[in-house]
Amino acid sequence: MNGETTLGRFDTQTALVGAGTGAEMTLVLTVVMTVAAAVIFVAVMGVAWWAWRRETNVRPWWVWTGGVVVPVITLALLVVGSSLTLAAIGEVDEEPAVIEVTGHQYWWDVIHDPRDRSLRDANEIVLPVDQPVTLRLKSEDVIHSFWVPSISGKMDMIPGRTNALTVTATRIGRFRGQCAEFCGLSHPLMAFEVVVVSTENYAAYLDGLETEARDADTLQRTRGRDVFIEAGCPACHAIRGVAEGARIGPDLTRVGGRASLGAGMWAMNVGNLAGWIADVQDMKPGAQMPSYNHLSGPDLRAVAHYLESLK
Ligand code: HEC
Ligand SMILES: [Cu+2]
Repeated sequence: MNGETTLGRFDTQTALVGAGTGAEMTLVLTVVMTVAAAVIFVAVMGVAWWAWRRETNVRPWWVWTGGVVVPVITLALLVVGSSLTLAAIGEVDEEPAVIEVTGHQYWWDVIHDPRDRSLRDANEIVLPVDQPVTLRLKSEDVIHSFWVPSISGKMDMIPGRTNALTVTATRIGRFRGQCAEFCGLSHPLMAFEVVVVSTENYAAYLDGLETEARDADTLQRTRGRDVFIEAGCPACHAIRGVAEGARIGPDLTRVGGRASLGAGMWAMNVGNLAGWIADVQDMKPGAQMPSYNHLSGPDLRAVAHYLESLK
């Protein structure tokens, strides 16, 4: 989904910019712990220097207080602080919306409102700002890990179970996420984007998910749609209104509207689309899609132009 971009694209995968309540609380905790550690380090070094400079031995009182009492109290405070933060993350007042995200080698299937499984998208998760959302995290193959550093901490996606991560995005913008658990050859190429939008734009986005794909409105795009069907792409990909049902690869109904191609990896444009279709194994080694290097040049261009027009 384009528009509403307030931050740059590839500099947004950082835990130092808080854009969700979980990440903000973790950031505060990190700063408190780092400052506390720095103060303790300086104090210990000071005391060590003082003890070293003394002519006579220090009294045991110093050892007991500085070596046992103070560390026990300090560590206890930090443990309480981090436990309270952990407990507070994910606590929400209103009933959260539910989005189901399923990890696949090496892409993300996204279902907005799992009761209506047709509200489907891929490799891009749109979130409403300031509203709690529970992400139901699953996997279809191996263990992946869902991580958007600016929004929240990590959560594993484990085959055969559903993990819940409740997040509240607090800033409109675009934030990068990344699979954080080694999951195969192209694990480092398994990223995605989270787009945080206003409540009105979120409603518009959900409406858009219900509509069919844009019509092929030029000769080339019509040819591209035919190539898509003739080449057998619908065995794995769905385009709503054109070819439905297949779930082995990402839903392509709005593929041209995503900011990136190949799960957060390349800019979305006709050139990259054509390169992907002709030689996906070069752009993403091990991807569960064959390279279509037998397509003629005009057919390849046509299908790339057609997919790019789907917004
Ligand atoms: C055997 C199943 C399969 C077939 C057949 C297949 N694909 Fe794919 N396709 C995939 C998978 C799996 C992915 C996700 C790859 C990844 O990112 O790891 C994918 C990804 C894509 C993407 C990127 C989507 C995105 O969100 O970035 C495009 C575009 C695409 N395929 C187009 C095609 C076209 C066009 C054809 C037919 C010429 C085709 N595919 C045939 C399985 C398939
Ligand atoms: Cu992964």
